[in-house]
Amino acid sequence: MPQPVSFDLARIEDRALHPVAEKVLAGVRLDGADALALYRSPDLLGVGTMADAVNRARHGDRVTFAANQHINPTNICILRNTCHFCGYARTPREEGAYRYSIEQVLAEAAHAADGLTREFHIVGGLDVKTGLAYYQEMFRALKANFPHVHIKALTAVEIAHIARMEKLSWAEVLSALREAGLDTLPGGGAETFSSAVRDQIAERKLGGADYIGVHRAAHALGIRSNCTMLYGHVETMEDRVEHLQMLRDLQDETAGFLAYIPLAYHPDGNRLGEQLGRQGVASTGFDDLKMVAVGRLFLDNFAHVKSHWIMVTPAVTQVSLHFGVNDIEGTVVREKIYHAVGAHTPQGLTLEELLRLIRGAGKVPAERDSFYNVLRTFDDAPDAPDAPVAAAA
Ligand code: V47
Ligand code: SF4
Repeated sequence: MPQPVSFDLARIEDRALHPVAEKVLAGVRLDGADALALYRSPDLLGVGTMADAVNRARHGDRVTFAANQHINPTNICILRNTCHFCGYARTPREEGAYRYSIEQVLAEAAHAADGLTREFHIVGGLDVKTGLAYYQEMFRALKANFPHVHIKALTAVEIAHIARMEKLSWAEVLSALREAGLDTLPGGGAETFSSAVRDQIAERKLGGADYIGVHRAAHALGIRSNCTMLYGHVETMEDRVEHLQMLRDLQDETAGFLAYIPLAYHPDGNRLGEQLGRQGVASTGFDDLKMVAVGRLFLDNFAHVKSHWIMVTPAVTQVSLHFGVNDIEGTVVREKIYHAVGAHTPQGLTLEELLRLIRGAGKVPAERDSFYNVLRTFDDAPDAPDAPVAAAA
C-alpha cells in the first residue's frame, strides 16, 4: 500500500504550484487545470519534488527492470507515407524493406536461449501479408521454443489492422492471439491522441478513441497492457493533458494498464523532422523529466511509470529516477525502430550497466517479471551515488 506523501512545500519555488502541491500532499486527485499548470511551470525541481514524493510513497527506493528482447518482424507498412514521424517503415519494394519468416523470428529470438531473457517485445509495421495466421504461428513457435518467455506483442494499431484485414472484431483477434501465446500488449501506437495533432503527424493512423477502445477490449479479456505518449513534436500542453485524461479514464474503468511510458520524439530520418527543421534536435532534458513527473502526478491510478533509456539516453533515465520513474525499459537487444530515426544510444545495456545506472542514483535495482512481480532484488554493495554511468555510444 502507498505510504503518505510527504515533502517540504518550501521546496516548490513556483508559488502558482502551491495549490497543486497541497492537493498532492492531501492525496486529492489532480484535475486537467492542475496538469496544465505543472506542464507550464518552469519550476522543474518543484514538479520533480512532488513526483518523487509520490513515487517514493508507492515504491520506496526500488527501481525495477525486465530483461527483454525487442523483435521487429517487418518494417513493411501501409501507413509508410502518412505517419510523418516514422523513419522505420518501408513500402514492400523499397530498399531495406523486410519481412521475417517464422524461422527468422526464431533465429532473432535465439538470444533468449541464454535463459536471462524473460520477455519478447514484438512490434512492426502494418503489412498486408502478416495477418492473424502469421502471428498465431509466430507466437506458438516462440512458446514452443521459449516457454518461459512472456510475449508482449502488437500495438493497438496492429490489432486493429489485423481485425480489419480478417474482418474480425478487436476482441476476436485478441482472443485468437491469446490462445496462441500472447500475454500482454505494449503501449505503442498512441502517439498523441488529439485529432488536430493526428491530422498533422499521422492522418491515417488509428485515432485516440480507437486506441483506447482496443485497450478496453484487451482489458475486458484479462489482457493487461501498457500505454505511451509521443511528445516533443507539434503537440500543445493541452493536447498532453487531454491524452493523460483519456488514459486515466480508461484506467479508472478497467485497471488494466500496467505502465505509462512517455516517448520522446526523435526528428532524424523522418519527414516530420525535416518539415519542422528539427533535425538533430531531440527533446530537451527538461521536457523529458517534466513528462515523467507530470505523468506520475496526474496518473494517480497507475502503479508504474517507465523511462525508455534508448530514447532519452541512459543519463536522463538515471536522473528521472528522482522525478517519478520507478521502472526502466530493460536490456533491449537489437532495437530497430528508434535507431532508424537517429537514436544515438547503445542498442542494449548489459545487466551490469543497468545495475550501475540504478545504483548510481542511490536506488535499489530489482528484476521483475512482465506483471511487475519482483523476481530478485540486487540490494548488495551499491556503487557510490556519483558512480559514472555508461556513456551513450
Ligand atoms: O508507437 C516512432 C514511437 C513507438 C518515432 O509498451 C517514435 O513497454 C520517437 O511504444 N521518434 C513504439 N518515437 C515503441 C513503444 C514502446 C517502447 C518501449 C516500451 C514499450 C512498452 C513501448 O515508437 C511508436 C511510436 O510512438 N516512434 N517513430 C520517432 N521518430
Ligand atoms: Fe507504420 Fe507504425 Fe511507422 Fe506508422 S509508426 S508508418 S504505423 S510502422
